[in-house]
Amino acid sequence: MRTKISNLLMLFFLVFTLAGCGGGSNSTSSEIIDGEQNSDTAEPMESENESVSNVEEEQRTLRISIGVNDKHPEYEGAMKFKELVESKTDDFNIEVYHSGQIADDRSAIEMLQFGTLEITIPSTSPLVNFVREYGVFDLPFTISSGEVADKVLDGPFGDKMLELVESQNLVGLAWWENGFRNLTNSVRPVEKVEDLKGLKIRTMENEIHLDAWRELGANPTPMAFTELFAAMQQGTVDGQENPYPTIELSNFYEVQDYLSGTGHVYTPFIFLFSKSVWDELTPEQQTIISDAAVEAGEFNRIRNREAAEESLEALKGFMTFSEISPEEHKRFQEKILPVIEKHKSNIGEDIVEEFLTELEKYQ
Ligand code: KDG
Repeated sequence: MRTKISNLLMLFFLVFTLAGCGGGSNSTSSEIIDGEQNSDTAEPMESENESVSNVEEEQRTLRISIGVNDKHPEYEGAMKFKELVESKTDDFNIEVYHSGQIADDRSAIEMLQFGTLEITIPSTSPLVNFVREYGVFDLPFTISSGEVADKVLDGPFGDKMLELVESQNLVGLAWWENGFRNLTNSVRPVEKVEDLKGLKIRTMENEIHLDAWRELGANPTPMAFTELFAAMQQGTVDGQENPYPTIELSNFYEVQDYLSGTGHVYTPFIFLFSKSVWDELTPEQQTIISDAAVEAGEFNRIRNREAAEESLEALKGFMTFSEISPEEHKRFQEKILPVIEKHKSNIGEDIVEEFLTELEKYQ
């Protein structure tokens, strides 16, 4: 049995040895030693911290605001953008704020105009309140597929539309995808136009959407996305319309029973940058950011289309799904023709003509 004396001797021996190796508390210092830094080379540590803090000091934080949550393909795209930019330069620290933490779409656009927020990626529909030509994307039943959307948005028409936002102190950098919108509600299955009668439907803050649902017999109300779930939960509205990924990944099936495959309009997301912040960046920095916005946009579109299929299958398990027949789709289209005619002049006859001509090339 080891005696106290021997223990004491042992203890004394141990302390002495450790001290000999350059200080007990430096147990981590073993790392320092292992690492390139040991006590007599403390300098690098300090300068390393200095260099790290210098980088952080010089780094500019770019905040991205989106309305959907961190399960959505738009959030995945935003994280891809962060990864791409931060892999190419130390100049920026990208922070992603989902679920409207900073602001809803419309307020976020206004913050970009004042330079109090750097980036937002909203649906194009709220942007119509700032650039009326964007109403072309709200004309129902125009774009027939994601592939056609790509051709139109990645072509000269898409470039022209991106340039148009500069008049509003915004920089349009890329097209991402929200997708084809479908109706949900908590009152009854909707399989034909007449089933819409009197349904209180939430729409985005957009006159064309309001007029279209009114023309179809529903009772639409405009509302920010951030208020939508609570409004459905409290019965303030009976229903809403969004792409399948948003419906599933925002858990709308918890407060909605019926899903109809209306596919009534394709909504792009637009990657917007604050012009006042943009003008402070170097051309090299601008190139890194715009290239990353385009590349992350391509990633987002692919992910969004995969998610649209996965989400529809999942939603069929939670909700009563109604397919809309081609004949009924035709009736929907005919019913809202007056709305398209009415808004052609608001949007601008020329740009509407250009858009429809561009579509005809591909569908
Ligand atoms: O992040 C985008 C959302 O804020 C919003 O655009 C989603 O489509 C949408 C809606 O219905 O408001």
